[in-house]
Amino acid sequence: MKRRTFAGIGAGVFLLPLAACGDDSDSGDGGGGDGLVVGFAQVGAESAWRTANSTSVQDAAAADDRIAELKFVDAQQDQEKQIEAVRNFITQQVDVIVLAPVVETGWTDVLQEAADAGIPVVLADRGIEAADEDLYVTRLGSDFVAEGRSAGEWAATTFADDADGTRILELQGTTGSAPANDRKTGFFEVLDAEGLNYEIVDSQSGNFTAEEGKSVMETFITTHGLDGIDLLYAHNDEMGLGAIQAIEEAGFAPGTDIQIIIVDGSKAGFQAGVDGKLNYIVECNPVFGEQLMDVVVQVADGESVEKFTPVEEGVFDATQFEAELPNRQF
Ligand code: GZL
Repeated sequence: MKRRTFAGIGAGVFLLPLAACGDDSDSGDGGGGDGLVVGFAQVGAESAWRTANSTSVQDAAAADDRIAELKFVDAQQDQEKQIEAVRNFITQQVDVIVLAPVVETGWTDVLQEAADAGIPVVLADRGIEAADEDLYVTRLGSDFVAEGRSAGEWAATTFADDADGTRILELQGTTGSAPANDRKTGFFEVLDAEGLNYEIVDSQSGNFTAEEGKSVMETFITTHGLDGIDLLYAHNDEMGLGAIQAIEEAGFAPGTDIQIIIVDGSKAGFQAGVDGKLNYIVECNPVFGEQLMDVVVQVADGESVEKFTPVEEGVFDATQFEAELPNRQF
């Protein structure tokens, strides 16, 4: 396996491959020739979105003759496991490291180690804090602030005439993660800009899982009751679906007694929408494996790439759920 040594990790704009070096290592189905060896430190398998994203990336790598091997690690939503995986990729002298950072902070040291080893890092899906921006070449993923704004625009329109004020519960994603931080920022930024009269009755993290989303919603119900709660904003489908179970078990009608917004757009999410149990879906697209392989090859070849490449995403209201359901890929 040939590995390119880079003049250094620039500000994510241009990399100059100095020479092919390193040892050949027959790395699986790419024939051991000139294909790239790529290390991918994935967040985990916490949601349908995540498993669809892993499948998309693994399938794209397997089908791409330019990729000799994808070394895949499921870090079980544990940053220490991700850091260990990146360190192992460095030891194994992979050509490119792909990281889906579970949270935004705590990456400086390990990304500096990758830079010192001359291995470029590509972020897939989530981002990291601006201070470390020079330590990765590019990010391919969603604009999470825009997703939050889309949710906020629907809420501001839906509750514009709510004279006594809109009472909101929020199920946040993983604490410290870019999607949780940014979906919150975008949502409330729009509510404020639109002058909506609202109250955040409670806001807690459900860590992007159905189990934790249901548990937190049960605590919301125990603490506040559901009477007078207008809206649940869930940062992903799994937490929204878990919350729907809790709402039904409390004897209330999700989607009617309480309006619900979810983010991702899974089959299960759209089915709940068709069943009238939620009201708005902001799509977050996990199926970007082929696009990611193109970016990886561009980076390995030292081509200039943009610092951020957003994936295509849409929004869907109740009039669109049934028609869109058959199109969902996860
Ligand atoms: C968003 C992604 C989030 C999804 C969740 O790009 O990082 O993580 O919205 C997943 O479903 O757990």
